[in-house]
Amino acid sequence: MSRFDRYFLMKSQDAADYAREKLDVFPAGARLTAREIGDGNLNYVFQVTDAASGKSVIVKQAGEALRISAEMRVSTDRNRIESEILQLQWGYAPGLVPKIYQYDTVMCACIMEDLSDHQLMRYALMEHKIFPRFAEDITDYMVHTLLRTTDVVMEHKAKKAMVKRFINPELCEITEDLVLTEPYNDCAGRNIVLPANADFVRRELYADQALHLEIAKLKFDFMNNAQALIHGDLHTGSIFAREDSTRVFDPEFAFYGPMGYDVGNVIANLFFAWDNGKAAGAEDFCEWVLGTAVAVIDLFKQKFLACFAAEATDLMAKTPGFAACYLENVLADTAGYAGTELIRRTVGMAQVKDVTTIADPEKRAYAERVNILCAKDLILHRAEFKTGADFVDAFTCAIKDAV
Ligand code: SR1
Ligand code: MG
Repeated sequence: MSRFDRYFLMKSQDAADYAREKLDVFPAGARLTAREIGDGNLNYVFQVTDAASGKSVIVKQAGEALRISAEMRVSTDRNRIESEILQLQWGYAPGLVPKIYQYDTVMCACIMEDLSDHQLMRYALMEHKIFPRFAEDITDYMVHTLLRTTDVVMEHKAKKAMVKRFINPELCEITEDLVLTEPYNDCAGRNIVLPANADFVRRELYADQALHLEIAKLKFDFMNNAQALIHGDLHTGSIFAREDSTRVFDPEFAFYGPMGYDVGNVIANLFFAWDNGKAAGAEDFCEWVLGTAVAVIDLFKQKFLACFAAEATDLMAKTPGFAACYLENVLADTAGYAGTELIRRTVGMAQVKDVTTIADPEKRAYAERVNILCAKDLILHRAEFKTGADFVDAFTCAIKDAV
């Protein structure tokens, strides 16, 4: 019998005992210390350390209520989904995700590699640090985890078994509500809109029926296009970065959905980093951000086509012209979902610190208008976005128009 045979929400000392009991990495009699370092909206994260040996691990546990809101309750199965996906992704994209040592479905907890020699990318970007490897690494991660889980590459019955294994209805519902519904109507009364932009938001988001139609299409594509095993929440708070290394974590929103959702989230979150840099007058950083957004799209395209040519197994998918056509659709989705991420983080319930910490109210209101105008261009004209420069041109037009 162990006290971890029944679920309870762990405190720091419990997490230390848990790591000692479940893992064989600490020396016998080690004095383990633990501290809660969680920063996300959902889970509890403990760093467990043995100062004497210098060894440390991360224990991550899913609580029954969410941290962001005690009223919101989501299945703790999300911890299994996250753990199994990180194990799978270690195979698809080795070295680009944390190593999972073990997980258990009783405590709804996993123990994983401690990446505290990296920095949470959102916070590093808010210090205007640049990451020269980021575009290369994130495109390797996306192409390999996305394309290798599609019907293009996988045997179709095996792919369908994966769709079933990673069905994730409750976390998907959060996205369907917070990303693809509420920002356009405030139907749940939990949008957060700056008073200075209230009229602008009413006109540009709540009253624009042409926009609502495109959002409805994107929402139903999100729910029905079981294209690839997507991360589902690929923002810069789901990435650990070091100058020479990038690790993507936290795929608890993962499910089979449109791969453009992941690529679009990366682009939108680079634009949030620009918002912060611009408000601080960090011009070189802003230039790096926009150059990186261009590189992410262009490298993604190049690696996608190379991987498609090398790894496609479906006979019809190998038809000349199909890869380019498939990629064109992914880029249109990328534009659309970059737009929905820009909007939901600007007016929705779960915002981003890059923007909310801009202290000068005028600069913040300006950044929010830039995000919304760029987002609308991306969504309404998404079939026209073909290159990295196209994405950044939309952002630079919004920079001028939002003044
Ligand atoms: C209720 S959870 C709010 C947001 O946090 C997560 O990271 C997802 O982005 C979700 O939409
Ligand atoms: Mg998260």
